[in-house]
Amino acid sequence: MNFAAVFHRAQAPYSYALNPDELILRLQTGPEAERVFLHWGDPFEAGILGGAERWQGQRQEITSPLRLEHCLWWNVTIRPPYKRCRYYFELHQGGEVWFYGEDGFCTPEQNKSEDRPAAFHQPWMNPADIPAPPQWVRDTVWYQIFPDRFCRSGASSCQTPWRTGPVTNEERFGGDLPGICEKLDYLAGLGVNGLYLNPIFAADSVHKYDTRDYETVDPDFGTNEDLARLVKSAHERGIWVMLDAVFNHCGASFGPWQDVLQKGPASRYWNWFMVNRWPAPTPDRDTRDSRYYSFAFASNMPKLNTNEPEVIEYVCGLCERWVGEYGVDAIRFDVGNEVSHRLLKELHRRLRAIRPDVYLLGEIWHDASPWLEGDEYDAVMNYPLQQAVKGFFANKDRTARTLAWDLYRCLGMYRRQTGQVMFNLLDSHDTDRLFTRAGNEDAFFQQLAMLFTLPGSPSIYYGTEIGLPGGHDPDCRRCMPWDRLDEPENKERIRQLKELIRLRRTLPELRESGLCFAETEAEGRNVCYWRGDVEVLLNCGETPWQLPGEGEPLFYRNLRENALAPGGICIRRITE
Ligand code: ARE
Repeated sequence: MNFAAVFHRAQAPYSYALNPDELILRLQTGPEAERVFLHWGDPFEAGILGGAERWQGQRQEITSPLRLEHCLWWNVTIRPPYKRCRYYFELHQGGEVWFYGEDGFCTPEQNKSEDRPAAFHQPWMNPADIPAPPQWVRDTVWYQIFPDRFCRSGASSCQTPWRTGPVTNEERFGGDLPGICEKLDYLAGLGVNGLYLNPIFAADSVHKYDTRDYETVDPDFGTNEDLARLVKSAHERGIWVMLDAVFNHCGASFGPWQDVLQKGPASRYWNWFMVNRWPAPTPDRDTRDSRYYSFAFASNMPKLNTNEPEVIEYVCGLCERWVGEYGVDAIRFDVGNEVSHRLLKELHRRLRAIRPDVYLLGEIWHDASPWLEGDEYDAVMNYPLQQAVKGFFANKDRTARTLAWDLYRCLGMYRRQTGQVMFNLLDSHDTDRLFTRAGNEDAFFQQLAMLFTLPGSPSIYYGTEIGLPGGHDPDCRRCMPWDRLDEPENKERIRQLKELIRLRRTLPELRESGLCFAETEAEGRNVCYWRGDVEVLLNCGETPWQLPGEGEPLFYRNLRENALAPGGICIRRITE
């Protein structure tokens, strides 16, 4: 037994309460493990604590959905009758049997003694401690809009010609909130039911991530009344609304920062920021020897001191107004990993008090476990998933099996209830556009098919429905070409995307079930995974793939006589 490859810890995501009744346990082993059993029982029942019948708790075999070159995950859900349990694992390999508990391994013989092994312990499944994200997110398909580039209403004062093609971050094209309102029926027609708006409050730049006034919609985008009207109209169409909150930093024109620039330490706002030496450099210079902290090294984005009680109170008050007065359903937190936990815990408590099902989403590009314990964010933007899918399609040397491992890693990072509301995206205003990255129509739609069939809440970036191209920021922020939607290839793209969205929103398997990858040949690139009895098959290889078994086709591209051509997609319900 390769002991170094065996791992479990009595905490998420290896041991956690899914709800007040069900405890999920996951054991990771090397690929050699053949069978695994779980011994578990109540810590206060005779037989689990000392005494001759010490290990007489229940014994049940547990399963593994995935066998990989170097790893196996064994998952089991148990229902401890008294909300607590102690447990250990029994591993079988090549005729050997080992017991694995909190203090390591022992043989069956050693197991009879008083002191081996120390079992893992879940002391009590307190409901207050169990992350319970808003359930409506599991049914939500998001549409992200960069407001300046989506739709310009007649009320806009902007005269810049609305054009297709590359843009810069400095150009303003006049997209506004009334323009978004005009397109709500279009969005509802696509089937999306969640709207994520990049920042809309007053700021000096076009992207608005350098906030000047957190309480006033930027005049470029309209008025506060326009925001209220947009939220109301979206709700009338069954569309949730998520705003983009920039609390890690503000813009150089933010009143309190201006006060600090003028008065220095004498300013009543001095502690709202993180000034190390005074006087500060001129605010329009990027400097790495910054005398105050900022977002990255952008000195026009001074960092707010989110440890400071006054800042925490200010931020909480803003969000309470957005949620309580405008009826905003969700908030995305920019640079979500640098805002203090103290602020986020207080904000979570206060927002849940006025809107129990508000969705709090962090922008965190890496493992976000510390923020996902149920008292801060409900989920994060799933950039690791985006990277995994991107890596597989971009690198021909990756196999379907490494994709499976990558996706299991991403989707297994957190509790199941968190995974069900992760914000799954393949591109955004911070990445190159999927259509450009994919390089061809088949790979583009294969990745969209994955986006809409993997666990989590999928999001598409505006223009994806017509394959809007673009490189990295700022080129990923081109104007929406409304005059090209009726072109045949765009109508066909919209038709197919609408079908994928319809499947995601109507098949309970895509909302409920877990994920299981098929065994594939070592170097193959034919992808096959299941969500309950919905099967997703992608031919990412070079030769036609004769589909195994039978199924009722739900969605397909390049399917011919039950064979998938390279680049083909088949989503079907397995019939045998
Ligand atoms: C733009 C250009 C810069 C240029 C700058 C000059 O992209 O190259 O130097 O302009 O003004 C906003 C604007 C950007 C702007 C930026 C700075 O949208 O257009 O930059 O402000 O002025 C990390 C952070 C993550 C952050 C990304 C961009 O962790 O939070 O970097 N994303 C948010 C927003 C952005 C926004 C800001 C933050 C600032 O979504 O749109 O930028 O408010 C790895 C790392 C990540 C890193 C990621 C991307 O994965 O792990 O931490 O994200 O790469 O770089």
